[in-house]
Amino acid sequence: MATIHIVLPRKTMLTKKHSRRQDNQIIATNIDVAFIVESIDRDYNLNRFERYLVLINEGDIKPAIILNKVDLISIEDLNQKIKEIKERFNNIHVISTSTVTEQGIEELMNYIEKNKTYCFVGSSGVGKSSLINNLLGKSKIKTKEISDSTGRGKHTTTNREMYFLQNRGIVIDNPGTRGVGITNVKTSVENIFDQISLLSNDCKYDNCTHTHESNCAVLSAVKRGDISKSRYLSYIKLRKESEHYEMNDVQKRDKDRKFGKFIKKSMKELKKNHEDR
Ligand SMILES: Nc1nc2c(ncn2[C@@H]2O[C@H](COP(=O)(O)OP(=O)(O)OP(=O)(O)O)[C@@H](O)[C@H]2O)c(=O)[nH]1
Ligand SMILES: [Mg+2]
Ligand SMILES: [Zn+2]
Repeated sequence: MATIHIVLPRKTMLTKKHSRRQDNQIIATNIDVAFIVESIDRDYNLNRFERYLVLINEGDIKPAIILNKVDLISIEDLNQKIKEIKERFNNIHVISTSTVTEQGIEELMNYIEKNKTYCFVGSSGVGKSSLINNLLGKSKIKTKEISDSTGRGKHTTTNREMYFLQNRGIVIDNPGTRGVGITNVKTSVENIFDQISLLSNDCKYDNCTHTHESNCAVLSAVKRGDISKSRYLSYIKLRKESEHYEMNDVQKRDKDRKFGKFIKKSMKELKKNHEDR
């Protein structure tokens, strides 16, 4: 599997120039929400969402999902996809949009609160800059036509850029990631999901949950430090979110309690080891 490379700075520095003064005032802002943008046609891929979610979780940023280019599919297909997403990531907000018909743009605008910062991430060509243009109300950012040869958007955004919206929300456009989702078994194992699924071949039990079992290859790897504790925890957290909807209430309560204990214990250890990624 290819790996997603995105940088989500927890703090973004920007300088504001005072007209009458010489010095620049530095403003630091936190990124509050990351919009993971996928275009609904070719780009649509649940596993990719999951990978982004892991990274975003690690950054302590709230994720939301944007399905763009909904003008390209039927309403039935759209509803089916929204259903799939909600089933897999049941507590993540999903907004479907089209910058062509402007469907969902108002909903997106309303989701954005003043003085909060939102960054847009996703593959190249999914329409991140176009969406921001729509929010800005005029074409300010350069976007490109889909290239004929590859059928994919051209890589047009090259620098991270920040924009201030009229409702005083702050949005950040990111260059798109490329090649994400292309299966390449030979690629080095850098992704936590790939890493864990490879390791799990060596777990004693086929249905190992990698949380408490004896002879669990994943837990051993965490212990050895081959997988960092923080990445392991975000994997577990995310997996739990996707499993949650499948359980009944009693199962949920029971699992929540156990899970709460588990996280608490792990966090304690994590602090003790003073380890980072
Ligand atoms: N049909 C359709 N096309 C769209 C939509 N939004 C964007 N596009 C087109 O998709 C192409 C890529 O859009 P961009 O906004 O440049 O994509 P991006 O995500 O910013 O791409 P990078 O900057 O490379 O990361 C352009 O040709 C847009 O016109 C949409 O809602 N529907
Ligand atoms: Mg762009
Ligand atoms: Zn295991």
